[in-house]
Amino acid sequence: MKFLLVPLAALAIALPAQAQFKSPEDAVKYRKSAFTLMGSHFGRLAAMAQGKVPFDAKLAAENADVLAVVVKLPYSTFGEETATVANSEAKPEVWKEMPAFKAAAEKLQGEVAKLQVAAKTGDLAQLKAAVGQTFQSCKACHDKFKEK
Ligand code: ASC
Repeated sequence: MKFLLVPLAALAIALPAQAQFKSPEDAVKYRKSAFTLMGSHFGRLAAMAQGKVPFDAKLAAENADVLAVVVKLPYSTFGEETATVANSEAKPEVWKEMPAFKAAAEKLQGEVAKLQVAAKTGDLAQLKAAVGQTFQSCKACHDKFKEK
């Protein structure tokens, strides 16, 4: 039995945040939840970057750490079977242009990794710059792949 554990562990590492769902509707619910969390934690960082709330370096670092985890969650859930689920805001372009969609997701994940580093510096200027880059990455993907 033990020999099976090694390949399974390798699979878990190769597919971070790969989750199992009972139905396509459940997969959509899961990814919408993940996007809600992303918006919430990024929103707190954006508010600090824009001076809408006071800059708090510790809070910024905490939010960036959470964001860095949740940004890994939604993108493995866009299987073909979820393309026609009602109340999904994903455009058909997600499936028609899957390589571009994946590239956009990876771009965002890269920006969030940089944002996480910037937030740890405690330097508001660095946070602002990284929030700006991350925002552009969110927006680029929404413009192309998300219903308004
Ligand atoms: C945010 C947020 C988003 C993006 C998006 C960019 O702050 O919650 O979903 O930026 O508005 O277009």
